[in-house]
Amino acid sequence: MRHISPKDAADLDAIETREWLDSVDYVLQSGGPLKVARLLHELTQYARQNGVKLPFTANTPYVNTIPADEQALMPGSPDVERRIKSFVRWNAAAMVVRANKASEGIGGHISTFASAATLYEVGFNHFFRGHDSGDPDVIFFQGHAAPGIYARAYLEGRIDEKHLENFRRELKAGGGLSSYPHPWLMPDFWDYPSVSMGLSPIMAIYQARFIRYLEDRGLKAKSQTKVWAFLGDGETDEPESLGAITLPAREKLDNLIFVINCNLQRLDGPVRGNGQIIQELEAAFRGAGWNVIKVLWGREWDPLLAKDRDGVLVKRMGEIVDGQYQKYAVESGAYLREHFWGADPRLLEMVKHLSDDQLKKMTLGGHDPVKVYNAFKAAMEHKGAPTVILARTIKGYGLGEAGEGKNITHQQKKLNEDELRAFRTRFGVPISDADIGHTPFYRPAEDSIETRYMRERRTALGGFVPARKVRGEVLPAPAHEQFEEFFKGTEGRKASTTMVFVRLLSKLLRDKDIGRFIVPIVPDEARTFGMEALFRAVGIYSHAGQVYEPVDMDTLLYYKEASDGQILEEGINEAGSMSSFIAAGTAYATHGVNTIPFFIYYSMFGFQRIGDLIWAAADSRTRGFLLGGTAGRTTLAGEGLQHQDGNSQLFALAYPNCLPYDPAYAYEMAVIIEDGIRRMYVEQESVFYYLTVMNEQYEMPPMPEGAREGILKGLYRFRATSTPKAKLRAQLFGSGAILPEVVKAQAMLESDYGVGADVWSITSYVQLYRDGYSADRWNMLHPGDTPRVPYVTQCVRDAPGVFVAASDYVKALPHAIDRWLPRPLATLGTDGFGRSESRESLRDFFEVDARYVVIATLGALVRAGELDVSVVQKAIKALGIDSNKLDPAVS
Ligand SMILES: Cc1ncc(C[n+]2csc(CCOP(=O)(O)OP(=O)(O)O)c2C)c(N)n1
Ligand SMILES: [Mg+2]
Repeated sequence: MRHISPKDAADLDAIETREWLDSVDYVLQSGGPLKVARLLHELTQYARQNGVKLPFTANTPYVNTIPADEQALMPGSPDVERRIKSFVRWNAAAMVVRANKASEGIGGHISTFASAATLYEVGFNHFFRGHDSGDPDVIFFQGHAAPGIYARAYLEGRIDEKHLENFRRELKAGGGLSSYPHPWLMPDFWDYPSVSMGLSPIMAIYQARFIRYLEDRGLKAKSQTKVWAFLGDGETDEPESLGAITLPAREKLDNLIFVINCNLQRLDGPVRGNGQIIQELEAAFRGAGWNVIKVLWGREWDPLLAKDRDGVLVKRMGEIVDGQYQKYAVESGAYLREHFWGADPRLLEMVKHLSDDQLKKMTLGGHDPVKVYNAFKAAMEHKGAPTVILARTIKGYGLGEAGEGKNITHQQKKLNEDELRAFRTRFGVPISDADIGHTPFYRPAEDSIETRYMRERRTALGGFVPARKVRGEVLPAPAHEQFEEFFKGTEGRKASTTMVFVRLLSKLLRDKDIGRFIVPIVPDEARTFGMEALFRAVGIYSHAGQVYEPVDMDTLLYYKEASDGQILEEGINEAGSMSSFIAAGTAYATHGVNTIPFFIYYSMFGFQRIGDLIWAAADSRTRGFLLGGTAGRTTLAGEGLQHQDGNSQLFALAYPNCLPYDPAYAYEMAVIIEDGIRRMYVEQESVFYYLTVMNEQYEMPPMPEGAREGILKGLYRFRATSTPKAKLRAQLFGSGAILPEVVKAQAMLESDYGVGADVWSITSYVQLYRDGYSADRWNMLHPGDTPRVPYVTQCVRDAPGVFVAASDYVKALPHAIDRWLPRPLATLGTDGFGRSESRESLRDFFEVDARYVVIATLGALVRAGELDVSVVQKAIKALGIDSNKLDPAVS
């Protein structure tokens, strides 16, 4: 046998490969790409059947997904658009530089927008639809790109120089601009907050799905609306960013477009120095079923790729890691020739006609409007799946020595005169050398080509964006009769507040005026809360309907999925549910529909787990009801340390427009929900409610006369003592599930210890706290005027005796109000980790049952000098309390 040298073998290999490639070329030309794809598919199938192991890859080569010869021509005027973009760039950088000259340390970001300018400008000139289109897009802007969005609004004439001047100086006279997108601070401008990274992708996903929900349920006409989410590549490391990407593919949400600005850098350095973030994201999104469009190379690369018959260039492009690409971004053309192109003589040959300067100037895809336009166009037209555009850019593009591609660039906010001059020259902004020192803003004249062009484009696309507009019509209040049964009490029957809530929700769902606007949201806990009857009654939303026969079809309460189903059953996913809550609770502005979300979840997985999303909801002016189910540290028997929530009422205190309540009885719940609907949907206040609901069952009493106002304000006297003349007196505060314990203690104190105790139901310590501080503040600022008296003081200042509070939450909660009481407050609460135990044992462990209320009251009377210590010593014994038991707060 003739020996074949390795060189001959390699040559043969190359010939063989060439033959295959030629065949592909032939089929491509004669039959088109689809035929090639079919052939390749059959070939791989055949190879697999014959034992060939093909490695799995979800990746495509490191080139643009849309080849040059499939590109559409870009409409409009590229020159005018380039000039507009340059002016936006300049003003965006200038406002940050000026803010930091005027006030050291005020911050701001130049390099995020510098890298993303083309992505946004193509959107503004060709795609983003405004309100007048009737189908406005919902756009999540990358938070750190805000200066660029303001700069464009300035050029459009929507905001003036003073605003730019006062970027990050919101408290200046004449108004400033918030650092990042915040609808709370700029309610006519921003729709959604995005600067807590990772939240806008998940909010965008659920927004896109909610649009389908509204359409499928007939609450919104079928629309062209797209949801755009502009993200950073570093941002995708947040688990929330990618954590929900299977949903939009599963639900075929082709109304959703992610644009990931892949500048390969985050704050500290490269996102994947030793790897390739774009390929990693491509695999993740393709694997999840998305349409992925890579926009990696600008048009200067097209002729070279066309020459790349052997694939050496594509191979070279694909083998460079991001850290190295970043190095190329800061290096000279000569360096590129030597290090990138020099890897193979064929590559050097390919670029020998280009000067070093030309090599340096070859742009990336994300900076090339034609490439970006084509990607956006393809995304708009894609059917049956969401699209992600992975656009490669350079961080700090255009900053040159001041930061382009450098690791420090994220925080660059000061440019010296030379750097400003270079930036100005590079983008051709008409500012003279003499003026450059004070970094003037630049706006072309009203009748300039650029201004007219911008306005014309925006008019054609339905007006300016971003622009938040409240469009929802005011809802009628539900009939008061809906709530009446809850005011009567259960007359001996026991119920939990969760059961009461579910009953109330069921009634509201049937309300002829508001029923269809209600959006029940539940993360796989409907059975836990006894809501399964609703499955059948109103259906679980599923765009696909129900294509299987449910296993429990023959039962009354079967698991009914329907395309017009009303319940959003989100699976084990509080973050996704919260994102749905935000979409539904802001639909009054975003879609002009006053949907009323009720999101019920295991309370411990709310403020504690997804507190940042709740904060985003608050910022977004979301309206609706959060229901913390199975709340309270001792109310939930058995579940233990993880599930028993003694925290959330305290956490909720810090969310300014959240109204937290801890109702104990059915009528309290009914009063709060009825008034909440009135405030949010009739009066259109931008607040939302948090109600804890419990699963302990007890008899619900009828509503005491005149309690309504107090229930809403946070406190009312539930039951006065029957022995008001008693020498020993006490005021007992109870709330939520612990209120019945306090009522028991009232009886024990009266009958066994001669103490006349009044019981107050505290429905909201937080509301009392806010009212108290509001009065204090007013008094501080108005000395000498008649002081305002906090509501809690008005209620209890003349109440005799000692003050004792017991709740199922940490002790800090009742203590939030003690400064407005006439005497010190003795507090019982549930600081510490929970235990798996019975309710009774837990209340003993945490010292919040009736017996502890009794000894806390007696102890307070001892401290007040009204009772001998021996009485409480005896009581401790008589009530079977172990004085040396573990301290639950620390054990
Ligand atoms: C949850 C969260 N963590 C941290 C930050 C602080 N932060 C702001 S921007 C940034 C880097 C952003 O990098 P990338 O997402 O790649 O965006 P780029 O600016 O590169 O476009 C960081 C860490 C934040 N805003 N939110
Ligand atoms: Mg980045």
